[in-house]
Amino acid sequence: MLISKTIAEAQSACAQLRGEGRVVGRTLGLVPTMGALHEGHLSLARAARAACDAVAVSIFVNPTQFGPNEDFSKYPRTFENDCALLEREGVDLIFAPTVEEMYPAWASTFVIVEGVSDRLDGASRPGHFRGVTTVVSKLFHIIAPHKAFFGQKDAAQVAVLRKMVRDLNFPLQFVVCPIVREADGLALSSRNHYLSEKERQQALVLHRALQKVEEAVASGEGSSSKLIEAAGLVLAQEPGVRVDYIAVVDPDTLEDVSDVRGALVAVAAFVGTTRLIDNILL
Ligand code: PAJ
Repeated sequence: MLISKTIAEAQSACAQLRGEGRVVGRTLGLVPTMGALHEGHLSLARAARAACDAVAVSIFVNPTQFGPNEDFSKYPRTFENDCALLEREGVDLIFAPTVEEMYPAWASTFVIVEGVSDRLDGASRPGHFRGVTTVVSKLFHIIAPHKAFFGQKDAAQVAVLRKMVRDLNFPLQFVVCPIVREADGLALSSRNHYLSEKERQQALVLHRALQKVEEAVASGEGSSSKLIEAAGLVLAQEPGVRVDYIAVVDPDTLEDVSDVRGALVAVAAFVGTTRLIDNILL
C-alpha cells in the first residue's frame, strides 16, 4: 500500500494502477474520505475492492467545506489508525495531501452545482457543497477513477455530486452504498466521536423518527406533511435534541414532493452542539 502526500506522486501511481500502457487496462476505484475512518467508510472500501482491480482512498479534511464557525480545527484526525485499517482492506493507494498541496495560495477556481447545493444541508451550511464539489472534482482529476464510491448516509451530498458528474461529464461510474449503522440503529459518523454517553443515547432519536415515518408509510400514510409531523413528534420527545430540518424530498433534486413514493426522508438535528444527519428512502 502506497501512501502519497503529493498530487504528482498520486497521479503517477494511479496511472500505474489503471494499467496504462498495458494491452488490457485495470479498473480503478476511488473512495473519498475525510479520515477518522469507521465501518461506514470501510464498507465503501470493500465495495470498491469487490468491484475494481485497484482501490485508492483519499484522506483529506477539506477546509473549504467547513463554515467559519464549524468544526474544521477540531475534526477528528486518526491518520495512523486509518492507514492500518485500509491496509487490512487491501487498499492500494492512500492519497493524503496537505491543505497547501490541494489549495495553493494562487488557486481561485471553484465548482458550484447551482440549485441543489442550496437545499437541505446546503441551506443550513451555506457554501458547504461548493467546498465538497470543488474538492471532489479535484480528486476525480487527480486520481481519474473508473468508479467512485459514496455513502447514502450523506444523501444531499449524493444528489449534488451525482448531478455534478452528469453536468460536467466526468467519465466515471458513481456508486452509492447503503448506510452502515450501529446495532442500536445510530448511523455511523466521524462526528459521533464528539458525543458524550448521554448524547449518544439521545442521538438514537433520529433513527427512531425515521422508523416512525416508515411505519406510517407502511400503514398507508401518503402525505408528506403528515410524515414530517410524525417525525417531529418523535424528535420533540428528546429535549437535548434541536431539529435543523425534517424533509420529504425528491432524492435527485432535493425539492419537496407531495407524492411520497420513492421520496427521500432526511433529518438533521443538533445533539448538544454536534450536528447529526440521517435518512431513509421510501
Ligand atoms: P466523510 O464524512 O469522511 O465520508 C466519506 C464517505 O463515507 C462519504 O461518501 C460518506 O457518505 C460515507 N459514509 C459516512 N458514514 C457512513 C455510513 N454510516 N454508512 C455508509 N457510508 C458512510 O463525505 C465526506 O467525508 C466529504 O464530504 C468528502 C466526500 C470526502 C469530500 O470532502
